[in-house]
Amino acid sequence: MDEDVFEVPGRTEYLYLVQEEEAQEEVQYARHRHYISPLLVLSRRCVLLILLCVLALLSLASYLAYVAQTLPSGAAQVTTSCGAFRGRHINGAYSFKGMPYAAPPVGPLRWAPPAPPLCRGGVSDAGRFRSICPQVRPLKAGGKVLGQEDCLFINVWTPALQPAHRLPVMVWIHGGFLHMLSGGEPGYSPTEKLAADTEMVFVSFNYRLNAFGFMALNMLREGSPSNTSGNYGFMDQIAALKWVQENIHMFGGDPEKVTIFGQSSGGTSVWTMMMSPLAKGLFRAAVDMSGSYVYNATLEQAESDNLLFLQRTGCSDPSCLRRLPIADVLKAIPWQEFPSWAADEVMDLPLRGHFVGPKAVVDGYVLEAPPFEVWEKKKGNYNDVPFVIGTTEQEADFSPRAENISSWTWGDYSWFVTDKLRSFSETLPSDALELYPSSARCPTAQTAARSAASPPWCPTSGSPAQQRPRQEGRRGSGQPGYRYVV
Ligand SMILES: *[C@@H]1O[C@H](CO)[C@@H](O)[C@H](O)[C@H]1NC(C)=O
Ligand SMILES: *[C@@H]1O[C@H](CO)[C@@H](O)[C@H](O)[C@H]1NC(C)=O
Ligand SMILES: CC(=O)N[C@H]1CO[C@H](CO)[C@@H](O)[C@@H]1O
Repeated sequence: MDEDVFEVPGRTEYLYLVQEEEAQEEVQYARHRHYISPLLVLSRRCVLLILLCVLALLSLASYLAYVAQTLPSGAAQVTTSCGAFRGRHINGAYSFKGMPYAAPPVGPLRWAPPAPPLCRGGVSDAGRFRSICPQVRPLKAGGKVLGQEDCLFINVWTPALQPAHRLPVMVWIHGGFLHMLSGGEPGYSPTEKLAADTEMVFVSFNYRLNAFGFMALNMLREGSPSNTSGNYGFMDQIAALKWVQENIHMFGGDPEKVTIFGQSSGGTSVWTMMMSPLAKGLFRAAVDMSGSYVYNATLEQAESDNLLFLQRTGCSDPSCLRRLPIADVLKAIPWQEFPSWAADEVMDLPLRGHFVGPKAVVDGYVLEAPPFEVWEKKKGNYNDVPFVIGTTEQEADFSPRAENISSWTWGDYSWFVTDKLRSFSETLPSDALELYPSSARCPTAQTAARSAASPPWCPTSGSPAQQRPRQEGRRGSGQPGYRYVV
């Protein structure tokens, strides 16, 4: 009663209530008839509003349930071994993007082999690429930090969804020095149109990169499958290929007709998949575009070289390493000290010994021996499948360090090639100059040094025979001086 009394608006009514307080029925009656408080009015409105909201939500829910059953035009649904996904149909093919093929490699799973994905009930949207793996762009210590560790996603483009189609499957392994990029780069990934035009199923995926994907350290061996460390990015690639074997038939693909193809470090990855006993039987053909098979670092060597990374993190145990923020891990990479961690030598002609280092390692698990040795000497348990090897025009460019290359003469070019390549052998420079001669085709009337390395550039006039190395007056050390050579 106290509350009721308190709510009574007017003084007279209060008196009335007090006076009649023994006649309870009368009080109740009077209160209901005369003394409805503004708060009570408000709650009636509220009740009405809530009712309306509930009704609206109910109708939305039934609409969504209807939509889920009858997919809107342009959508498609596939049930994989780990959940159902809703994709899109555009430009003549279906696409399913951002499906997890492994558990997020976070916390204790950082620097551990990929674990099975966490499967979700219901239908997940697969209409967009998900996070790229942690990386810096541009590729140097001061580059911008991008990406998330929860990045192990796979994408499928297919012209047909019926398992009976049994279409050939092309699995794309992206490049980026094992340091950067993703399976969803615009202009560097499959598209719906490609799948429609070729009548084939295309797959791309993200794999762990840089220190996250390739850090070999003795202390990270603990709990590893075969007392190894490093090569986690390659293990991700193998996990993605296993996902393809398990699921691609649901996307109209034939798991027995899988070809892997990759460019640059994607080609290097193709070499690894060819030579890895862990990838055996997961594909029937392979295409390497500008990959490298020269990575000879032993696990012990890499682990020892990478102590510099450990030192920079300030950590002394694995759990500290696994707690480091992404940016701190990327910052601790020995960008300058080991050129194979950085990309310094990628934009230049290589020097002997500079491009073999502790990124991909011969760990005795993913790789039993250096790739070429496995192949040439038939050492180990490699994937003996048809293999196409090619080189991509303009795979690397002389930039930005040699940005003045447009003013080079053929003499400059010949000096540069000789200077760089003679560290390998006395005959290599002349072999190289013969392979990339001044008569190389050129889109303009002029013929110049850059055309051999980077065809669209043909800036210097004059015929090669008349050119002289610009030796005088630059650096005065008997060598031609070039402003780009630091
Ligand atoms: C793992 O390898 C290291 C270095 O070769 C060795 O000292 C250690 O005993 C090995 N551990 C196991 C469990 O085999
Ligand atoms: C690295 O591997 C390549 C190819 O297998 C081989 O020719 C080369 O001699 C090796 N280099 C070192 C330093 O082991
Ligand atoms: C001749 C020429 O192109 N020189 C350029 C070389 O590169 C430097 C650094 O970018 C430029 O400042 C010069 O103009």
